[in-house]
Amino acid sequence: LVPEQFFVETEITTQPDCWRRAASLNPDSLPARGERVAVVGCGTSWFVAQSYAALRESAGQGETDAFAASEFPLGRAYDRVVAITRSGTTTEVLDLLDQVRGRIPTVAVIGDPDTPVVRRADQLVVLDFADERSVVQTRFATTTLALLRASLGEDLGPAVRDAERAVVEPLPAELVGAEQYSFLGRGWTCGLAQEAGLKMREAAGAWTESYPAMEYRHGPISITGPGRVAWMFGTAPQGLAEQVAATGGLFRTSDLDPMADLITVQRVAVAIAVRRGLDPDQPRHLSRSVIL
Ligand code: F1P
Repeated sequence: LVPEQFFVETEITTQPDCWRRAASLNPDSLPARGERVAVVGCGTSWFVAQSYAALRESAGQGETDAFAASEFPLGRAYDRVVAITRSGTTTEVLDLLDQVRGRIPTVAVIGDPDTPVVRRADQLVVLDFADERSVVQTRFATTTLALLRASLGEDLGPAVRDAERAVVEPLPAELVGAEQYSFLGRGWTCGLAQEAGLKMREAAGAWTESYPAMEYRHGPISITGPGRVAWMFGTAPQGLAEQVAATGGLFRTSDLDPMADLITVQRVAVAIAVRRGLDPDQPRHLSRSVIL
């Protein structure tokens, strides 16, 4: 066995255990059915917010909007704000919690219980077992989403089993060697597609874009072709695979739970980073704590 060299490698492979643990937590501080909810975060945490918002709304649990913390519409009435932040230090999230204090009840999902967010949120869900050493988020993001999926009544068992496969399955060479990646989603997997693109940009310095799958047909498909990958999370719209294949581009879909398929992207990003001589734990110009 080759010993793991980077923090992110261990953080990737421990995801199945973290998801199982998160799914068993069932905290009562998460939104109740019928509440009008805003979910906020920055970077990765914003993309997790997008996935949760789509899932909660389609589960019939209530109107749910996701915002980058910097873009929250302060004039709107919500029953609760859910803030996601691994570091607990992100300026936009802290500012927002200050701005809504006393007006909208807040709950923060956090990785590190010893950070400024603790004093600013009304309630906390601490996922310290999923916190990370790498600047690049992998397991904190997916564990947060596992927690949130379980809170909507979903059985995470099948996703955990798929994750166990995704952490060990050999990576197809054509996925690691591509020159460009477009990640596509529908509904809750749009957030996963955004997160996949960010992972490749952060860890591997790779050229990526992300779109709702149906939007990809409205222009972005023009850049596909040999050596380029269109990577679909979840079920592909009718005919899209054939349309991409006709250009010589690679259309990737998987039978895995889409969140498990995100693990494959994380692993591809690390593999590309290593191939390029980059440190996947430490992207250029980025730190674990983005403070303005
Ligand atoms: C948000 C974030 C991450 C990014 C990097 C820096 O962090 O922008 O999305 O990958 O780790 O911080 P947080 O608010 O969840 O700590």
